[in-house]
Amino acid sequence: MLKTTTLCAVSLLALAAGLTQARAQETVTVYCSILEEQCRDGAALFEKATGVKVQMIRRSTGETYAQIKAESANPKGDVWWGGPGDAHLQAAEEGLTAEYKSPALAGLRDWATRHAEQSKFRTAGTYLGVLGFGVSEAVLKQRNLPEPKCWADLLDPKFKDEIQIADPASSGTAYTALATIVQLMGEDKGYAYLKGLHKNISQYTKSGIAPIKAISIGESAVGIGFLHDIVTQKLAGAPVKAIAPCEGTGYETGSVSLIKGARNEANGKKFYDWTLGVEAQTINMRLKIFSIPSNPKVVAPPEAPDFAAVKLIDYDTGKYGSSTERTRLLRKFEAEVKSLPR
Ligand code: S7P
Repeated sequence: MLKTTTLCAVSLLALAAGLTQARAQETVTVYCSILEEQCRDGAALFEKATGVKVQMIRRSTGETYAQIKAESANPKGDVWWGGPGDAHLQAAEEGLTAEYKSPALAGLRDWATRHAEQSKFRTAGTYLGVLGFGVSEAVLKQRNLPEPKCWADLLDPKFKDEIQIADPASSGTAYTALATIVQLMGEDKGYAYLKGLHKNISQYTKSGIAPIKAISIGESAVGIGFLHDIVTQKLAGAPVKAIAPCEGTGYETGSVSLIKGARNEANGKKFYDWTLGVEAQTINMRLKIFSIPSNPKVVAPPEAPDFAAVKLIDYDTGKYGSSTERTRLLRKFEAEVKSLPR
């Protein structure tokens, strides 16, 4: 009798272990640094296409990098989807992400495969986005403010408390802005500019999209962010205008990386491949988020911002995505800019 009970208990335990394993094989944990709505659509579509259950966690780019680093001894995420490439490159250099040569790489635009090569195949490019700023036309009119056209215009004391930008430590968008200013003006003049700009900042938000949402609801006159995100708000009816600064500007290489030591590595790779394909990259077109897709089979419509007309710098992701440089610039920003009184 005792023997039979023990045998039953053992079989039940084995069955439970088997079920747990089977379930573990059918999930993937995605750290998502694009916008909430893109992450949500991505999870639903991937689940439908593969049957793999997605656990999606949305956090800003710098925050996700910090989380992956903090969890490196016991990784909890499988894939990191989206967000500007600098932090992905830093994670790659620090061995936080795994080498993976996705079969989908061969079909991508050159800049996306170059990005993968640069990281020794620890990340890949999924989209390009051009940095700039947006204005609320309603707020400018209401407060009788001139329309800024250049980075330099944002230093005008008339814009005191009228500008929002995210914190570059948490946000990939704001780090793109920091690195852009340093590349455009040189480090000394760049930090002097950021100190001047600081006087006009009403708040440093956690996420890069927050300043754009703020201008679209008339909460701020100017928001620094990606041009395509401003166009999305405009197409949704907000009285905003996207401005490509006259001096020139930088851009992001939106990225995807496989987390080293991923618990669900096979499903992580499946998700990674999927992000480089047509279904995943069409999500943006449906949501009218017109960054430039890395898959050439996905074509942006005519309402998309005309990036060819923008004066772009030759953004040095190798340098600004290196561990020493990104860490140094962020510390310097915290110590010499953000801590200043306004
Ligand atoms: O795809 C839209 C987009 O804006 O989402 C990403 C996101 O804003 C980055 O967030 P944080 O700045 O909060 O890190 C961008 O990479 C992308 O252009």
